[in-house]
Amino acid sequence: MPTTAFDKESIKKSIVGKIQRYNGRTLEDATEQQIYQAVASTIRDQIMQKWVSAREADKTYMGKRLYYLSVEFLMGRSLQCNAVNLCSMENVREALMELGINWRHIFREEPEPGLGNGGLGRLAACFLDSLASVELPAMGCSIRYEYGLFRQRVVDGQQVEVPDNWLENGNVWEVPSPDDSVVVNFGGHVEMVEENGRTNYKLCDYRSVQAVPYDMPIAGYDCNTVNTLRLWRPRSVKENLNLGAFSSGNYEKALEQDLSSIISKVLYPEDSHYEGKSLRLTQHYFFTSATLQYAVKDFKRRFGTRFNLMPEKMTVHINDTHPGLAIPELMRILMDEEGLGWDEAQAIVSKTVAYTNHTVLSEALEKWPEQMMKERLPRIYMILEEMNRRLCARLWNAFPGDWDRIAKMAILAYGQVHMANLCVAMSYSVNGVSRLHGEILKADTFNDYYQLMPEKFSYITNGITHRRWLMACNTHLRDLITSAIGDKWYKNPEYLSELKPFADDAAFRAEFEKVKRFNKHQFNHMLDQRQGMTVDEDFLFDTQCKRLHEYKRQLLNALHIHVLYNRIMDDPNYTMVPRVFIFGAKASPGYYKAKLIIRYILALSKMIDKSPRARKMLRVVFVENYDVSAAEAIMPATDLSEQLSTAGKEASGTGNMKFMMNGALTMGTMDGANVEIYEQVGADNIYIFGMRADTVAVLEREGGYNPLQIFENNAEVRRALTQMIDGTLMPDSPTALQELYHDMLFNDRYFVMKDFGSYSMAQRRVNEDYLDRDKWLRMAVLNTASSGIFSSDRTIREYNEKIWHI
Ligand code: 26W
Repeated sequence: MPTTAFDKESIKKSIVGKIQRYNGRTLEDATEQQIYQAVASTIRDQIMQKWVSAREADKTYMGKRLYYLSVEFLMGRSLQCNAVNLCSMENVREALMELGINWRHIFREEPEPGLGNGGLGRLAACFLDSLASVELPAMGCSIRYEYGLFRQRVVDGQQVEVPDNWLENGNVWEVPSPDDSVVVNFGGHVEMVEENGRTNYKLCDYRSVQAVPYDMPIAGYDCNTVNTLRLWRPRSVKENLNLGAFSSGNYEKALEQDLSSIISKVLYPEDSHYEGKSLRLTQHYFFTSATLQYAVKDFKRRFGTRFNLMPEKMTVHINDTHPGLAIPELMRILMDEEGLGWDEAQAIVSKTVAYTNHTVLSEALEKWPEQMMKERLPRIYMILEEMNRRLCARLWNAFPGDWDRIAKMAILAYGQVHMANLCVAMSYSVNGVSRLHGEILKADTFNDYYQLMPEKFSYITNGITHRRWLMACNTHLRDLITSAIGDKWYKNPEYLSELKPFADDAAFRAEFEKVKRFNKHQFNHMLDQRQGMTVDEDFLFDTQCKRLHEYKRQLLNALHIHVLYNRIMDDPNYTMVPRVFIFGAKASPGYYKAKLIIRYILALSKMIDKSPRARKMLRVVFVENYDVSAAEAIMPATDLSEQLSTAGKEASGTGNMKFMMNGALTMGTMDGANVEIYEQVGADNIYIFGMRADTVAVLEREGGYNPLQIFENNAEVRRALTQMIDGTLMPDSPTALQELYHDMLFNDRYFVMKDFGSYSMAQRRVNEDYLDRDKWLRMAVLNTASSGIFSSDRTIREYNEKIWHI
């Protein structure tokens, strides 16, 4: 244990003292929020000690630094994970216990910073934890959104969005660093000026916004590294305020110009669907420019103007294309501010920026109208134009006369800026997030580029931090594992494999089952707290939790539940292992079909609850406002993890890994990281169903298939679909799901009907296996034991070996 771990007595003293000093109260009179603040700032004090020394050491550090740019960091609560990483969790728990306080209640007071939508944002958060824990010098960079992702409520069987004011009670973990503020410019026009025989480009009539960093410490596990998550906050630059309008009393006009007040208002709730909104472009440039200005400043502090050293001394990693303007922005800084020529600047930039792709869905690939780019960021647009001109000349040499291909690969084409092309062409590394995804990038999405520059392409399978997703959220399983194999897996999660022999140990399996039971009980606490209901802890917990998207096929799960319901209702002798189907999913507010699927799930839940007989075997629970905190209660309680994406569409998935690590079996397609989970656990310990990615690709090329045939041949499916629209399911609004019905029959883009039979068969096997307790628990233990490779520590080490070389 590191020497800085606070002992129990000093933790107690600190908490009581802080409540007295900050709130003028005794512990007995303090609210839970006040106690939370006191506990959190006690842990923060401990981190600060390390942060100071880490920053001190940084000053003389001459090695490479990583800047990880992401428009989302879905951090979840910090208190428990910080306490775990400082090896203080046990002391905090005991200290609170001796003060007569339940730590779980206090930790729940922390608002969750929901600064992300889903997988991409959560991955960034896991990466920060692992970067610090494997002791790599890295800074995460993003935007300090005032409102995180919307909070989801269910009203009248439908999703309703409510703003998430996460900063209401302040944020214990953030520290402003005004000294590192920079200015970011928007709009205006570019003037060319000849100076000393060189053409210089000057931006005129622009609007400025100041970017002020708010830093959050990221403490590594059981080590002295403390990295930083830097969230940029916009502030108005004084000259910006229209003083004339202001003093003549026209306040609205005076404020009209104030970009700064809106830039960081909200996180866009789109996930896997792109819209060319100008405010989004402004957000992306705001934090990207601020980060690069800071990075160059820091580089110059360390190495002066020896810019040719840059690729050796820093990597700018862009989490998808959203921070892709890092490329022209670094060009701009090097040329316009530092006086480098184009060739020199481009040589540096193209060895400094690395890019990860997170989706192959065409509707999610970022494209900006050229006109918008020109108006908002005129100098950046100019640089893109020149970059495009040179790129196209090069492409012409490689593919002479092949205009179609060149247009497909260009940065600017058909009036749009193609961010993925920019990132692929100009980064030194392009990686996918699972093996299958990496192959699809090479064979399909970026095949033209792959032919030209194959050496750039790689894949690195995603991972999750086993500290949050096992050690912190499933303390009973953690302790059980440790009692069997010791605690060396805390630092080296690959040692989890030593658990494999225990799958054959009946006593261990019995303990494993007890832990699952306990976690189901904890889940019920959470559910009761959040929505005033509980479920039967004897049921099999079958979970699908992830953003709602057609390609993830929550609809397949729902349709299957619908069929099960009919089997129960039609046959008085029908029995099955009692199951609760748990869903958690936010739909993007403008994604109409996703919202319809939520309505379908909620309607099924209601219909089933009305039948006393069905309820004995079947429940559907929709966990409202699925977020990181909900996931921390859901993953440990789950028996079966639903990973149903149409093969080829899910880049990796990371929820699949969290479930597996917590001893759930996977029901999944051969997609994303499911393929690698299958390889780790072996065919006997996973339920694989459905078409493979290559078959899907063939069907897509042929223009689909005919779902009507399935409708005609499968009576169970036909009956369920018919009930969807004939008032059986939704007596009050029988036509509400019309479009879902129609799509399934005439436009089944994600092959729900096509895979239904295979899915339904695999579910039958689950039913049989779950009854054989020894068999099931053996499989469950093997899943946990095989999950070590999915720790993001392994992922980060791989990034460092293959891409960053820090
Ligand atoms: C511009 C709108 C937009 C916003 C976010 C388009 C696309 C995105 C993300 C790339 C979507 C996303 O979160 N992708 C997920 O990334 C995870 C981490 O790599 C993968 O595990 C998931 O499979 C992938 O869907």
